[in-house]
Amino acid sequence: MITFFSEQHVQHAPQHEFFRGERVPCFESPARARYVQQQLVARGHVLREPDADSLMVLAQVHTARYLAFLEGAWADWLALEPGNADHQPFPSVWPVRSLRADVEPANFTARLGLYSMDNGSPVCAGTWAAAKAGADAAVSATRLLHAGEHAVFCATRPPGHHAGADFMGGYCFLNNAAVAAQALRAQGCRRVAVLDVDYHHGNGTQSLFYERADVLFVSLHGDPRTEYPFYLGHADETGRGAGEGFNLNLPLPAGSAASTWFEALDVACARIAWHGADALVVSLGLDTFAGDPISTFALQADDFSRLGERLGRLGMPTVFVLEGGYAAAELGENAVNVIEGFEQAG
Ligand code: SP5
Ligand code: ZN
Repeated sequence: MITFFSEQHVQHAPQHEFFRGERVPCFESPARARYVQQQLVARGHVLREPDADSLMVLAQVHTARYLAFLEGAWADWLALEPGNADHQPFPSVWPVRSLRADVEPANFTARLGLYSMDNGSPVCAGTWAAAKAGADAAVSATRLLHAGEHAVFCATRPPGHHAGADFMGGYCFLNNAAVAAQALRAQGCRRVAVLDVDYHHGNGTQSLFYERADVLFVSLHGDPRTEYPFYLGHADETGRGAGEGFNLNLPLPAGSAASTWFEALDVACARIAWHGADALVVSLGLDTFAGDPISTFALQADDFSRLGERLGRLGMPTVFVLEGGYAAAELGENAVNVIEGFEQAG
């Protein structure tokens, strides 16, 4: 399968995230993409550099002030104090209920909090460059679909599905899956479906399309009562206004067996087939793997082939976008199993 991959991903390499009040190494690391790249090459897949500029589509997905903040964040951080080059900024204050989010403060850390849903999405010098290359890959993939390619894989990081119109979160900065869906609509697809199989609910993608009937969002994920992102992803979230009925959440209890997960996948696929979409975007998180260090589902390597086969049987033009998956050494095998399972079904 043609795959978009950019070396720019290595520029996003923050040092730490927080866990139980302590700084720990980032789970979302450059090694992840390296393992995926190696496995793609070893198994004969073609890697291409992204060749589209996503700026126009990004402006339809994210707010202008969020994009401006993200692009300039590192320069603003350094402007505070040159010594900041060796330090990671972290938000420390957020505009929760009763506080104002409409006025952008001048203070850097206050702006970082305004544009963040958590303190778990560290920004570093190359975050914008890496994230932008991922969005460019998403748009590049949709162009190939428009030109008749059946399926394309974006082997990109950082991931995107927790990022909303005006916030980062959950290691995500630009919502690549939403960028792909929006680009497909602009290219003439009347209906698009987004299937999110990451362990964590894709709160950013859901919120971006919640009031729209043209983009169906379907997600399988750990129940937000106990799992990140906690504040979205419940079964009663079905869409609003024109989007009513075009959002389907299938939360599963933490620790669910693979058989339970595949039953939910069948429900998801049935809903997608009924939508009658012209194209499918898959938010391909691989943190459903039994060996994932931060998740509790139980899929094994060959289950990822089965996932690919099930999606291939939908028979839809498909863009795969890499999301989470933190068992880095197994990430390549699991990702390429999905890709090849899909190809074998087609
Ligand atoms: C894209 C994606 O998969 N983002 C996930 C973000 C999860 N952020 C919260 C991480 C919490 C880590 N908890 C570790 C529990 C170990 N038992
Ligand atoms: Zn995840």
